[in-house]
Amino acid sequence: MKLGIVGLPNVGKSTLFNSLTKAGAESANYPFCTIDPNVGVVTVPDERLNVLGEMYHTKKIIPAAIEFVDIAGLVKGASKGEGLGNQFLANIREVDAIVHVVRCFEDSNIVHVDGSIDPLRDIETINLELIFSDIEILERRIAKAARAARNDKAIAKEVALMEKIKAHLEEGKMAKSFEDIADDEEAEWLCGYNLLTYKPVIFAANVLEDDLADDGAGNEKVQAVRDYAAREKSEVFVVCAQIEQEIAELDDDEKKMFLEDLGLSESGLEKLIKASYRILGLISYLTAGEPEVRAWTIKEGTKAPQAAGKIHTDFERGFIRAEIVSYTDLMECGTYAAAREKGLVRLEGKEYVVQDGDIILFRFNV
Ligand SMILES: Nc1nc2c(ncn2[C@@H]2O[C@H](COP(=O)(O)OP(=O)(O)O)[C@@H](O)[C@H]2O)c(=O)[nH]1
Ligand SMILES: [Mg+2]
Repeated sequence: MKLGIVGLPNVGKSTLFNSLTKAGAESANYPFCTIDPNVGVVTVPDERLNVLGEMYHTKKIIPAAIEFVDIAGLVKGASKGEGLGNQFLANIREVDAIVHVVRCFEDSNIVHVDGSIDPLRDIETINLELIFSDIEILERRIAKAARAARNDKAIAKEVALMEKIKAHLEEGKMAKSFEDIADDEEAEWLCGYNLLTYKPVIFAANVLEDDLADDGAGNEKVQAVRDYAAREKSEVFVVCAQIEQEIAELDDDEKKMFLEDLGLSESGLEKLIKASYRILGLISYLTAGEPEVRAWTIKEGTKAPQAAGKIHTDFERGFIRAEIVSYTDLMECGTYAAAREKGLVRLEGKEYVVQDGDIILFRFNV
């Protein structure tokens, strides 16, 4: 999973990015590292992995991972190629979801590009750039398809759809809110355009330390972002990027105490990871053994063979069946053998929908 961090300059994107990747990089043994200064990998905290690791005397624990990209350079006019904006917009096109940082904190030492703190105005500014960029994408596609559309009904249908989406965007609306979809084919097309304004968004309301304890309830700017996000069916999480950076320096015990002092039960990183799993409809299944205990991220509703395909395409192609015990059942029984005796290790076939916390052994033949 890949998340892109966007927002106006000086809202706290890089501070957040640095704290996330620092906290994440140290937490585990992960085969990725920081790829370049703007791309970082964060592991997904999952207590179940440690418990399984002990049970199996595991040599290696591999948590699920999220890749973050710090996308700078989004300013008014970015879509018109001012500055490096357009290139940065291209970076966002590959992400699964957008983390949109909005400044809700006052600090006279830190300049705001538009002179005052107004998160809704800032959101509109960024959204407009994303919308312009999407319009351009559609225009290019329409121009390319126009000639073929004259002799091909399917292409003509698609061009008509693109025209409708474009008109929707030209009203200043996001592709996400486009509802005039006739059938599955059209839904698939819309999905395939990779439009920026079609991607799920999580707003990170960057606040002062004082606003953390009540989760921003006393800050009317945060409330404004919440109302906006609710209308858009987006998620919001309240964070103080500066504090997050301090937390990232601490070890686990210190971190817990520090959070308790602030009246918090989890760090911004944990909140963000949960929000992204929710908004993308993701769950984790697990594989466990002595060599390695590992979490695999899949979309809710994924069937066993496709889940197996996450590990290796051979597992999907040659899928025979899956041997599954749920994490809770395994914990209640204490050992795999005991779970098997109680009939809690199930054999599931191609139609089985994988659940969060399923511990799976795939049988395959290629
Ligand atoms: N007071 C305060 N300052 C912050 C916070 N987050 C970032 N800053 C400061 O705001 C400035 C811009 O932050 P930066 O992360 O570089 O913003 P970017 O341009 O969005 O990447 C820096 O001086 C940060 O130290 C915050 O939560 N509180
Ligand atoms: Mg930056």
